[in-house]
Amino acid sequence: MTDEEFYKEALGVLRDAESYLLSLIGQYRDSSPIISCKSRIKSAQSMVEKLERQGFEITLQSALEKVYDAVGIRIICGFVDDVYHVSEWLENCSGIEIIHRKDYIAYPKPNGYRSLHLCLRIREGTAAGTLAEIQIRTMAIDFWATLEHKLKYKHKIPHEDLIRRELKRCADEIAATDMSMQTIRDMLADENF
Ligand code: 0O2
Repeated sequence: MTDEEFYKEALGVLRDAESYLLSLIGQYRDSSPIISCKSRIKSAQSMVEKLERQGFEITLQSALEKVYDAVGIRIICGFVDDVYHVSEWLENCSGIEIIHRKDYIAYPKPNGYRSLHLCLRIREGTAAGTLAEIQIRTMAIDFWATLEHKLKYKHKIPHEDLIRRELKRCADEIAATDMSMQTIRDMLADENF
């Protein structure tokens, strides 16, 4: 099924929501810049799989009302503190209403996944009422998550236990490195140091 067949006339609104959020994020001005920002409309196939996995009806209505990431934005920052600064800024934007904030950096998933997720509803403009998800993470964790995500689409994984253990070890090492990089940056910024 194509995205047009699944989302029908809602596809235009989802695209408006994506543009609205990208332009909102474009207004973020801080001394710690956002390194990159990616966005996507979830493919029809991935949406159907998610609805099935979560036990929802396979309908457009469920896709728009039960799942937050039909519109997904990913913000990549250099340092962990920047992730929290961007999140705080977004949480104070009047054009969006934050419905859930999931902090997988403070509370990582068992596989080692670390990211900050904001599930939200747009309040204004042509996409008002649309749900979306913004993920904010460091560049180092993004590198890890991109590789780890491939496991989800592989049915037969050779040496699966070993691979999952190694990925967990890498996630923990990356988190420790992110912390050290943050500390070094703070020390460099401290004029008394
Ligand atoms: P796609 O489009 O292929 O990326 P949420 O409710 O969204 O805050 P939760 O409960 O983890 O968080 O939801 P879900 O639906 O499991 O995950 C939402 C998205 O977060 C996923 O999208 C991933 O992009 C990312 N994500 C969550 N957990 C992991 C993880 O353990 N590893 C990686 N690599 N990414 C993760 P999808 O559904 O995979 O779709």
